[in-house]
Amino acid sequence: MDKFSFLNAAHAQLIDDMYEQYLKYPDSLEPSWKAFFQGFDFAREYYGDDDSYTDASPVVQYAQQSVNNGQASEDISKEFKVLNLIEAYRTRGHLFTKTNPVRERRHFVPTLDIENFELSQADLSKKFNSATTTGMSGPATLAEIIKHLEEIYCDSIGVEYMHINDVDEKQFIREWVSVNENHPKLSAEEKTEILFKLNQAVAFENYLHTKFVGQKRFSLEGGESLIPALDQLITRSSQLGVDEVVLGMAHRGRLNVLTNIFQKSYKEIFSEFEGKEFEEDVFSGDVKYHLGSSKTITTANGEEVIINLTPNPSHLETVAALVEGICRAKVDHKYKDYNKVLPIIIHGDGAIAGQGIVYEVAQMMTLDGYKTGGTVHIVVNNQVSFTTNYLDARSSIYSTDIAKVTQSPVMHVNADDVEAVVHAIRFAADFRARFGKDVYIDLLGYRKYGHNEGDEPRFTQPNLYKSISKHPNPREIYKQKLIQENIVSDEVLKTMEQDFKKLLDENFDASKEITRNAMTPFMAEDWVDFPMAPKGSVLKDFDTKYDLAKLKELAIKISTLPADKKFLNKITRLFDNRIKMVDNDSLDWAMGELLAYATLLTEQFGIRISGEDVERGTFSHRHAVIKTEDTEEEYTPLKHVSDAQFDIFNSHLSEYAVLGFDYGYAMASPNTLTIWEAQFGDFMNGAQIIIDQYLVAAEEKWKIQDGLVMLLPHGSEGQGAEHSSARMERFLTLCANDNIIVADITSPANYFHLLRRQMKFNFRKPLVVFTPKSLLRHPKVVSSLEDMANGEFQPILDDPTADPNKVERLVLCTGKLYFDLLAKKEESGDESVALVRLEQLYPLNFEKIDAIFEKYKNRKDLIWAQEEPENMGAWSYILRNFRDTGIQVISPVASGTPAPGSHKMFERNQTAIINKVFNCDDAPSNRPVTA
Ligand SMILES: Cc1ncc(C[n+]2csc(CCOP(=O)(O)OP(=O)(O)O)c2C)c(N)n1
Ligand SMILES: [Mg+2]
Repeated sequence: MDKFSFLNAAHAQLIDDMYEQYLKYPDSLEPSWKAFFQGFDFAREYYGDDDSYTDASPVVQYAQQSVNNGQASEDISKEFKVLNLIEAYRTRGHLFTKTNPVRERRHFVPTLDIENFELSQADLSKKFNSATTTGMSGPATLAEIIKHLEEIYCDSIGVEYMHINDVDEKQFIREWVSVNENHPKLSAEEKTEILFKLNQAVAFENYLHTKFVGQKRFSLEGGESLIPALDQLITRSSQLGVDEVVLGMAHRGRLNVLTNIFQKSYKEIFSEFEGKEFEEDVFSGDVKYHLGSSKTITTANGEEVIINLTPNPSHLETVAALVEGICRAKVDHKYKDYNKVLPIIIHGDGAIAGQGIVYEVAQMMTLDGYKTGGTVHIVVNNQVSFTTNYLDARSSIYSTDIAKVTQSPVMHVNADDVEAVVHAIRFAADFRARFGKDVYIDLLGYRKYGHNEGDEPRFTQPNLYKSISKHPNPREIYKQKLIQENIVSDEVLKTMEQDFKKLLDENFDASKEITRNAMTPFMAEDWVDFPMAPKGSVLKDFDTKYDLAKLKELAIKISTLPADKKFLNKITRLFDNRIKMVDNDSLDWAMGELLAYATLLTEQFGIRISGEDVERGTFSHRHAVIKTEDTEEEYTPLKHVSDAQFDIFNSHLSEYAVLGFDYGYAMASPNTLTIWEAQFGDFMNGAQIIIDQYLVAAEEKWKIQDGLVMLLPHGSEGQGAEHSSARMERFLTLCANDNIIVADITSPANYFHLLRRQMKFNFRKPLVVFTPKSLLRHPKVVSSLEDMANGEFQPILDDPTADPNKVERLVLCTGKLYFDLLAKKEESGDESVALVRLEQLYPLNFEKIDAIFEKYKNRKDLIWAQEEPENMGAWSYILRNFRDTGIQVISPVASGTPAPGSHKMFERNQTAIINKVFNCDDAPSNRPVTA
């Protein structure tokens, strides 16, 4: 072990500083230190510097040696012990705070008792220079030092920051908490304002409790100081330059936040308790504690701030990913500055500790494609998760231990001490503004009632609830404090409470007049140009054409490498080949896609593509970002076609959070084509919650539009059970009321038009595309520039060669199987079969489908053919939509896995399906086949 290992940075700094002081003013030091430095000077003169051990300064090395050899005076040895004690307060002080309002804290050892640092009671009155390292102005007695440290580290705020490696951040925090011993200095006006907000929070809950007895409201009681905290966070942040706030939170206290922060009128909330229908019948709406809101408010210091509360499903922590995406979109497209937009996420103690997406979102903090300049996390820590005690809810000491992943500071604060809460929240705003990193506030309170107000908490926590029932609410506690301080009089307080009660009463009466509840708009201002689409809008024609000559120019431009950079030969060949495709007017899938982006960029739409390995593309087809051979300098051709923003980011290995992020991004940027691509389609199941709760449901629940595109590689190619299916059946089950568009595309031109149409719509809908793997390089999967320039999106592709008079069997299919069937048709010359592809599976264009049925009216059979097992793929959906047509299926038999594990078996299955379609086997019926 390094001989100097006990010397930490604080020790070394102190010694260096004191030596400097000694050199200037030798008599200003304690005699023992003066003698010590004299000894050092003497030794140095005779023996020279000994720098053989560490890079510590000579005086620090000398100090260490003296202590090691037992040569240092007792006073100086003690000085080091005091330094160790100070260090212990910084690292472990948060374990010994008074932060729990309703119960004893767990007992942690070793404690900060001085005996554990080889100091004794007799030392309490001795003076130590180490005091100066804690922000004290000069040497102080050990008793004074401890009192000072207790105030900073062990009062109502526990400061957890020594896990941070960055020296500047640590120093910033140390200095910040040293000011006024980490206690707020508030003016009488500020105090009154805090009490006012606290009164609103407490009185509002009380009112609901008496007026809507037993109704679910997920009361904030026990954590009401969240309201002054949020108020202060917004005010402080606006002073630091924030223009817009995006907040994500779950059920607890949401009604309180909606009214007392978002200024939703009390009467609206009261009316929602009556469970009335929503104004517009087309929206099914949602429960009141999930609704979002956007508002421009004026803070106490007169600054305007836009605040947004993101609509939230029941699934805890999901909204965090969206909040980050929304903020990032606002930075990218509105503010161009991370300091202008503040993400705030409010967590429950159970959810933050238990939900995996918390980690996935935390990991975004510094990633190029996902960072937002730091998030303020507030945990409304009521020490219980539904009925589960905190000891069963996590293995970590704190629910906030995720903070350590991003080296973020945490302030644990007693929610009963509202001034401390305000102080901690100001720290959060300052730290975030200074370092652009996440910061956590652990608001330690309690939950007055059960999980909801109908629940009996004594079933599960009888003891705790005994003490909670006797506990005064935070307003009472603060009121008493301010009365004692002569800040407010009883009189003023009474008026404040009565006025507010009167306001609530008036609103209560007014709420009776409301017949139907309004849907609170969320970010409506960003969406003024996009009225909600009436049903059937997707089936209308949208012009996705593009000038042919310009398209060709663009195709060459994005396929030409800069002459002054050297790329791998393989890349050069690949790009040469793209030029050849243009020359031969035969463009592949990648070109169709890249040209859709290029054309949209020239029309001033932004593009954002994100997902695992999207820059190159999992199947090495895209190469949207290429690197020079020697320096790995990046070149992104699409960044050079216009000044519109083109972004493509490889994401971290997360689906749930990244899909949520991109969904949020699209929600806040209607003029940016936002795309999330799954590595293989099946991995979207890790993000199923985003799909179920937002993608397919947000328009109905919250009147929210979102144009996110999901690209999901799909298709059985003999690669085993995984990676073959993007679970088409699930998406098709979720389709209703034009909520999403589902497509399975087989031609580059159709893909080109599909992507362009997404931005040409005068509304926004999520688009789910099943994309190819082997078809990326299939010789028949090519299109001409003409098809792109002057074509249009084809929801259904008719058989190009079939003669309706000869067709006996009309086969509908989708995706890759078409090309397998086509090969058989060409090989066999069978003209009795027509192969028709459904390219848009939802919404189905029945007008066009009926025309096809009419065209092949001589048919004897109508078949749906699919390579997915009978219980998967589109079959159930097709059956539901074509139930009157007598349609039959040809598919593999039902199975628990989407595809067989063995390539041989896959081939046998595929051949069996194909033979069945062409009646080339002996099986008697059109039942699903097993090979
Ligand atoms: C993903 C998910 N799992 C389970 C639930 C059911 N649930 C709702 S609230 C709750 C407890 C939440 O505890 P905590 O995060 O501490 O918040 P609190 O209600 O205590 O404020 C649970 C388990 C849910 N809503 N979402
Ligand atoms: Mg809780």
